Amino acid sequence: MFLRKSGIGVATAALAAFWALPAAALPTNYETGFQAAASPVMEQIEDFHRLLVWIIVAVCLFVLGLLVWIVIKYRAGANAVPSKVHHNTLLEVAWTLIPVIILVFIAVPSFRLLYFEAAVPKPDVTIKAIGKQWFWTYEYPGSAAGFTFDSLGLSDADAAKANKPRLLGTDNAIYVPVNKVIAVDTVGADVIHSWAMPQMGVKMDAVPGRTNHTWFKATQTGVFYGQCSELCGARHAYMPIELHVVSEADYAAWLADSKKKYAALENDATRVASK
Ligand SMILES: [Cu+2]
Repeated sequence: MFLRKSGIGVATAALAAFWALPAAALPTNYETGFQAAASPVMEQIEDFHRLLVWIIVAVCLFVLGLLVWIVIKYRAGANAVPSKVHHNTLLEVAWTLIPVIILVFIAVPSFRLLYFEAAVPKPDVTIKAIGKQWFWTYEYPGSAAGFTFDSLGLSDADAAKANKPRLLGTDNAIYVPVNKVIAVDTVGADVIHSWAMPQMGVKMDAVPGRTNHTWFKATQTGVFYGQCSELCGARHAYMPIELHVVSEADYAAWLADSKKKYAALENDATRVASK
């Protein structure tokens, strides 16, 4: 009885967490839903997800209802002599057509979303994210004078010192302006990595020898975190992404500072190699 009760309790809590719209910009313990959307793509992913959940709930309840009805009505005790009826054209057409209609109903918004994600609008800022074992290198070729820098995950001690979340904070964060289209070109320098930023609805493989394109438009300022999302070797879990979304003015200031700060790396071999 205790077990059953606690099971229901956990399920209720999970359901509550699932429907609640989290406001935090960080994953929280025991979170089961998405992190709060911060880009139009992620908002649409959430909407599509919600639509699918309702369809799944309806299908599950319908099938469960049928099962319960058959188990009770046609049990041996109440139905000693089973009927030998087979084939029912109307029923067979219906149980083929209805699932097809449901799938078409799902396919339309699914493809619309796929195209919305895939077609990169005219970018205001273009970033190149180069996945390496095991950190990210960024190029800001969109600025007048481009610069390159490495972004490494922090050790637990350094993260605590910098007041950054464990396994998510980096030594050099990337900065982008708010409400601007940011194009991200991803490429792998050694093996396949994946540049993923959940709250922006972005997950794009970084493949050696080819450049993939994705985009996001952050609708609010703040600090957002992502991780490499393609198993890329021993320290795959230690190459996080730290993204600061700031105002236009703050972005201009960061850009000016960074140009000086990372100037020494301008002729870095990695930059030449990635061209
Ligand atoms: Cu990786």
